[in-house]
Amino acid sequence: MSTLSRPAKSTTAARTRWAAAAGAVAVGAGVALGELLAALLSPGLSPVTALGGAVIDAVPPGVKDLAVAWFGTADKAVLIASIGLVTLVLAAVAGILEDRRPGTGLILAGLAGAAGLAAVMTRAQSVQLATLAPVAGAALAMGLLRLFAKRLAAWNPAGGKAKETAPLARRSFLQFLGLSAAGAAVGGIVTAVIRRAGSLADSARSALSLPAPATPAQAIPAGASLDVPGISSLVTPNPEFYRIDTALIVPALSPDTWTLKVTGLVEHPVELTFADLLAKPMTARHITIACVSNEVGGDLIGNALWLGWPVRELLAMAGPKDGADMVLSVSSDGFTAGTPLEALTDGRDALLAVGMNGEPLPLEHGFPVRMIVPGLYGYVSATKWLTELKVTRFADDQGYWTPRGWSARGPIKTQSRIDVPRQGAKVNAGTVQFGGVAWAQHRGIGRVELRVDRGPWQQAELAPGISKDTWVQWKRGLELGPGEHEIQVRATDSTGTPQPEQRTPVAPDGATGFHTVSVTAG
Ligand SMILES: Nc1nc2c(c(=O)[nH]1)N[C@H]1C(S)=C(S)[C@@H](COP(=O)(O)O)O[C@H]1N2
Ligand SMILES: [Mo]
Repeated sequence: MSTLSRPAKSTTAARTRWAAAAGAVAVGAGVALGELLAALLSPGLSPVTALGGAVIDAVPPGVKDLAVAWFGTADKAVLIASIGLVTLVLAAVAGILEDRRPGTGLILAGLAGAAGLAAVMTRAQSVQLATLAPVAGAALAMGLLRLFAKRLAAWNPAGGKAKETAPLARRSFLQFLGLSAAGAAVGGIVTAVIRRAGSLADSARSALSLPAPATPAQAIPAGASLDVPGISSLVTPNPEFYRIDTALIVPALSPDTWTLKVTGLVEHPVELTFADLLAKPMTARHITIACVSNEVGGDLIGNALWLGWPVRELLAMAGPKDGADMVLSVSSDGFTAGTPLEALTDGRDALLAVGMNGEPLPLEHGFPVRMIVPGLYGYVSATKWLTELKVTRFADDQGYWTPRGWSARGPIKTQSRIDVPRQGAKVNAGTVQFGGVAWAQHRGIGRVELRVDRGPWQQAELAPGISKDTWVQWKRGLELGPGEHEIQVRATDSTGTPQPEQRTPVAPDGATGFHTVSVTAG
């Protein structure tokens, strides 16, 4: 038996070739899985592109200039091909090593996976989900390497006589190799198709120029951004904007074929192309949107300048029938949100948004068109990749999350957050500067107060807000003696209603309670 699992001394050239092929297939399957997961989970950041980026960052500028001079615009393709070639050679070596000394090939594949992981983690756009791709890819490659090596040892090909010596073991090895190679190829093709759709939508987006708003944004009042280091920026940059959706693959819609249908309880069903929409008089508004799943003190909230056509104008064209009280907005991916008809027609700036902070909507934020409704949580209003508005009744229809334990209606609750100092911070005893944000969309914030160790509430300074639909910044210096202190914040909306102290979970209609941080003064 031992001669089967341990390579014979006279390892044949045939066996070496098959071991190399096994290494190539194992690593190829690992890379394919990693790239597929990346295409699904973190478009724009895959192990291979991250490694490429790391190589570009690492090579001296002189070499970069040389590469551009030699290869021109093909320099990136050459880089990727070189990475591919190096990977192939290493993969073959890993296969041979694993055949000769079980475990050594695994170490090599593990190191390559670690390099991919390090590259992904050190990229600027790094997101936590992106780390899954190199880890899963390396795990698959290592698993396959081991399984191939086991089957190859059982077969122990010895040149021309192989067929006669161990036909069953031979077939087992070759079948497994062929299946794995086919799996890797399918993975590669699926990845390419996903990437291609994404890049088509990307280029359509880049080619787009947004119309100027007929109704420009309100001016940002002087002093709306407080000078407190570490406070949330008043307007959230797109790359930092939180993203929440059920989409495994970010829908890549073409604005050329996109249409929006208004259906259901309407006098005149309407269908609008993207060109029709862009020709409408646009409104620009800063609006703060928030997720119902945002925990107290959480960061599933952001403020952007949205450009869009008011939903009420489209609904006026369609003419909702008597009895309608809800608009079910439908996404290309099947997600739906049920918004009270009233919130779309009462004059607030509910928009069919095409722009976010001066750019077309980013793909992951709903390109080409999404809804934005001031005052309502995203799950009942902010449908991305919007394709249909069905005018209906709460009695007849439900948004995606309603049968899943969330309330049918989702007005945003008054909330406040301490941005600085952070939970657990060490500060100098004396006057400590606190700063953060508070929101009560469409009602507006009236007051923000802080208290130390459950003492009396002390009023914070409120920066002037952009509008009642946006969050506001606040700051306050607090006297802290040496030791640990608990600081709490509480906002009151402009109607005079303070946010409730009682802690409630995010489900079914949004968390309540005071954001609390403890800091140690010394
Ligand atoms: N198509 C689609 N639109 C969606 C969702 C979704 O899952 N699918 N999630 C909603 C939820 S719960 C929120 S909080 C907001 C988040 O928008 P953002 O990702 O642009 O921040 O989008 C809303 N629109
Ligand atoms: Mo959400």
